[in-house]
Amino acid sequence: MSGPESDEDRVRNTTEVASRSRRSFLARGTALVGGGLVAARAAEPAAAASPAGGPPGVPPWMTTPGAETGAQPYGTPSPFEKTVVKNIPKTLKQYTSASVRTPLQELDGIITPNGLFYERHHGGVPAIDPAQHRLMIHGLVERPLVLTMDDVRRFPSVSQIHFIECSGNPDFKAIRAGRTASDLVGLVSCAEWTGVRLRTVLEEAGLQPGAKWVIAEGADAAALTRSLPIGKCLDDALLVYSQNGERLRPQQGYPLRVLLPGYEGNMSVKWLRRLNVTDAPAYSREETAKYTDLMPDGTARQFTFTMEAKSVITRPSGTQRIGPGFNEITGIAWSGRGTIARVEVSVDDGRSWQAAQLQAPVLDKALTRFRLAWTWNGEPAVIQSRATDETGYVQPLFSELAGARGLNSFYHNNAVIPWRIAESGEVSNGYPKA
Ligand SMILES: Nc1nc2c(c(=O)[nH]1)N[C@H]1C(S)=C(S)[C@@H](COP(=O)(O)O)O[C@H]1N2
Ligand SMILES: [Mo]
Repeated sequence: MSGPESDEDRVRNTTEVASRSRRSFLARGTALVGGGLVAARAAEPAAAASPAGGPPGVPPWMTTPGAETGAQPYGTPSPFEKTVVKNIPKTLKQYTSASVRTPLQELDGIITPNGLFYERHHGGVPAIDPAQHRLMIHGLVERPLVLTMDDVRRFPSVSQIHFIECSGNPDFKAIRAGRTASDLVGLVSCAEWTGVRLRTVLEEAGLQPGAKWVIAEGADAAALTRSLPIGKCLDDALLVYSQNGERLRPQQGYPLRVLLPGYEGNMSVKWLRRLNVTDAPAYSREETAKYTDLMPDGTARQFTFTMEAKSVITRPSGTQRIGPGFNEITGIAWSGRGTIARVEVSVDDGRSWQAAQLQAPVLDKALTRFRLAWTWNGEPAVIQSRATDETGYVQPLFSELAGARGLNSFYHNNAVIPWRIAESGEVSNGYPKA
């Protein structure tokens, strides 16, 4: 046959080439039977698994019109997703150290939905009427100010994507107890924040010479107070009123919070009511009794602001179950010092490491999604990830971290998190049981 190929031929040829070159992601791969390798069997998911209404049949929800448009003035997830909720401990101590975690292992991408953002409160969640709320700026300033929320929203605005992470995520002792990725590191979330640069507001008030610290106070029953170094305040600190496009959730500090990108979450004071510009830190409870790190020699590190580079594999992760064959390994990485430069994944208990693919966008002080294609051969394995940030800092193994910091510390544990995969495919916390 001569002449140009018909369109039909071209389609057929392309399809043939594609099916020859593409390996099957759904095949269960090679099964080990009696020690011998059995050839891969192609999966037959469609026909066998299709319920009565599945294609090519017609499901009940196609035979009658669906729910009315606008029936839900504020949308909620599908009722079939009702297990995807915040991770709330059974013994939650309200008003002392209450925290609930983001279900990291259930989420994709880098943005935490507002309803699943982690919560950490020292005195409950205040119900603040924005019309009654005021922000006072005083101390070492030329023009003390008391701003309404309308005033705050008149300043030039910016939107930026950043993570917030509690510095006790997890504390040094909790690493062996956690079962899921959320149990271990669910006190980190990431959102697109909108607000005004703290610098813009401080310049409106006019800083006096000698201004070195800004003491931020929350309008909650804890009156949570933190000293913010002036350098950070004039750099990338924000006063935010929106989270992923809508106003802050009450749990995140409605109507106004500070956001110090990359610094320990405790400094991002919620329900912000006061900024007192001073020449010295306040040495508040959160800077003395709490949020310091006891070192092996008995001294304590204080003002340990930056959250160092960290990563965790969220799938497969603790309490999930995988089957042999193709499995995508995916997770999140982040650094308080800037962007993530590299994430390496080991699937052989740390003997070798390979570069994971970073999903764009890779943003400054934001979660970064990573992925690695993996074929599990069905043998027990330990998988883990290790992040390197733009400064060259490499996420340590727990043994390395403990070597440098001892075991008395509570905060700032950014160690590598291993997941153990049993022969059954069950995934569990890979830290040795101690
Ligand atoms: N006013 C006030 N701000 C606060 C807190 C608080 O209890 N009160 N908790 C802090 C702590 S310890 C953390 S980790 C973050 C948690 O922010 P999130 O609840 O929005 O995740 O807020 C910080 N800001
Ligand atoms: Mo925190």
